[in-house]
Amino acid sequence: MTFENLLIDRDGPVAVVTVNRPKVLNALNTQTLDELRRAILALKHDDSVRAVVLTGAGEKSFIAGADINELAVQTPTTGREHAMAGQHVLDLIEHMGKPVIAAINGYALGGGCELAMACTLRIAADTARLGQPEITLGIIPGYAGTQRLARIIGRGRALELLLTGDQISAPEAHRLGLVNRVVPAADLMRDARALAATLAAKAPVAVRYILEAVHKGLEMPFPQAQVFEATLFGLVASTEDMREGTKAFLEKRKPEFRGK
Ligand code: CO8
Repeated sequence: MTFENLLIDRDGPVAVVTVNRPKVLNALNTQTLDELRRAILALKHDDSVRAVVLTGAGEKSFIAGADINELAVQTPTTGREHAMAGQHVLDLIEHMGKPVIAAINGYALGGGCELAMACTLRIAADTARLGQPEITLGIIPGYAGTQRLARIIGRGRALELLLTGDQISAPEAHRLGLVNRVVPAADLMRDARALAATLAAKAPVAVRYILEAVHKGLEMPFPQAQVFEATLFGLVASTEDMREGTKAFLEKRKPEFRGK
């Protein structure tokens, strides 16, 4: 896989994807979004990859949003196409079936905050700043930020961030539940890689079904979501990893999961 605006690094079962446009604070232009789409699909289908860390190049920014040079010249039809293409890439991340950890190393604004919200977990450097500043540009989020933000932090808090366009600090984002952890900036990548390695050691099929049960189940009426969970529970009972996990517990040893 070769990309102009992404760096991909492998650390055993963990892949680290870095958006690499530091001169524009890693803003997402059409090409970068398409490279992300191709990278996510390739990592999804690579069985040796069990978890992904997503971050931005440099020390200042995770992703400072969609590229405003492109937004400034958009038309109604290209704007719609662009929004749908971005939503598709973020959906691929959310539904890739493997944990994706956003390592938020600085500004996560607009499309950058939306991208982080499509990830499974978010770890922020204590220096990070998050927000949805679209309103200050006279636009609204277009990568499903209005939807994911309200679902993650609740309607009232989401509306405040969306309508003010204010940037918030990492500790404030943690207080709101927008990020899972805040760590010193110097420790961010080490901690994100360590968390990814921990998740990569879990039983892959069970991981995939937990992700599916939560993401798809939340969109269903509760009784249907319970049946969906029970069905996935039944399916996971067919795996060698279930036998290994339960046997290892009874034999008082660590399980070795093989993804089967
Ligand atoms: N797009 C393009 N270029 C950018 C962006 C961006 N989003 N953010 C920063 N840059 C560029 C700057 O223009 C500047 O370029 P240059 O050196 O050529 O002048 C360079 O990056 C460095 O930025 P600053 O000099 O501004 O750095 P500061 O430290 O002064 O400020 C900020 C940092 C606060 C992050 C500031 O750069 C900023 O406010 N950036 C814009 C943030 C923003 O509004 N993001 C939201 C964009 S809208 C969006 O994401 C909508 C997504 C959905 C789209 C749906 C499809 C149409």
